[in-house]
Amino acid sequence: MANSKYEYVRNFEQPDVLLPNTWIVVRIDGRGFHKLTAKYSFEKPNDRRALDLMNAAAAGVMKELPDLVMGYGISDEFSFIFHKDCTLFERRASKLTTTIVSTFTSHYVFMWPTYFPSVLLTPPLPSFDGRAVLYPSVTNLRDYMSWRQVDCHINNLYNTTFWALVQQGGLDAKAAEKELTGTLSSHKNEILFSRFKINYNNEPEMFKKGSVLFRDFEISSSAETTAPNPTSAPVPSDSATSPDIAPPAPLSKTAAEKDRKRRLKARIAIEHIDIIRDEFWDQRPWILSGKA
Ligand code: DGT
Ligand code: MG
Ligand code: MG
Ligand code: MG
Ligand code: MG
Repeated sequence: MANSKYEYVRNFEQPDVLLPNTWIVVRIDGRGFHKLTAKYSFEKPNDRRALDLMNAAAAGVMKELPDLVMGYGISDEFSFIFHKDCTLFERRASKLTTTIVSTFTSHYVFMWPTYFPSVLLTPPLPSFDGRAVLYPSVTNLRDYMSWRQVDCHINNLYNTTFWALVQQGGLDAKAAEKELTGTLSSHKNEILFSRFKINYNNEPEMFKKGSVLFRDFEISSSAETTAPNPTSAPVPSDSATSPDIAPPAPLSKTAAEKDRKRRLKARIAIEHIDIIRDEFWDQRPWILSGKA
């Protein structure tokens, strides 16, 4: 293309390349969902259709972006993890974030009629914001995921108790809020059980734990013996004894392409399980190793 005198304006574009060798988390969040959930009369505090729709949209994102190793969703938000070795879009923050946000939003709107067949979607349509955050170690990354899952638990216990007091206990919102001010988890569990015969432990796992998405390579709990790639590196550790700072040996072009195809073909698992303890990660070493 011929240079024009206008070409110089390109210099106004600022680079936003993310630091190499760091885990990238893109978190998206529904814009004004307080209003949107009221407009469409989502069930309170959890609407299964809405959460299934969020998960379906997130699975669509994971399918289209094989570089993603995991997703985690609660309420109107989803966190997507790119492996620290990811080089997609030269690691440009805005390109990664906006691609995820728009892909997710497209799927959300496209799949709406599947999950809300009798509810016509009208403007203002659902939209999402997004941000990219870097985590330099596996510990930091797992602490991030734990933070979101703890948030899910705290909010869900509060909301479940709040709405029981309102819907079944006949309290108005103000009274319910007052009743719950300063209460510990144990107290909320007690309110649920003694007044409403609700055992919080028996609430749906999706509501209590959120939704964890990952590529399912059908590795059982005996991960070591059935791993598809027995030469795969162990899960990176950032402990003092084994600093995880050496760059990985680059895959050959054909190996990288094979890897990508494998990832593209893999089923996206959607589970509602604990990601705070080691078990989840120990049983699925390919998620953080990046070797699948
Ligand atoms: P934002 O994110 O600053 O644009 O504003 P919001 O209104 O999206 O606020 P946020 O993201 O902090 O809170 C999420 C809202 O969505 C909150 O009002 C609860 C609502 N919400 C999420 N999931 C459900 C659901 O399953 N059922 C109902 N009824 N509401 C839900
Ligand atoms: Mg927000
Ligand atoms: Mg929101
Ligand atoms: Mg939110
Ligand atoms: Mg273009």
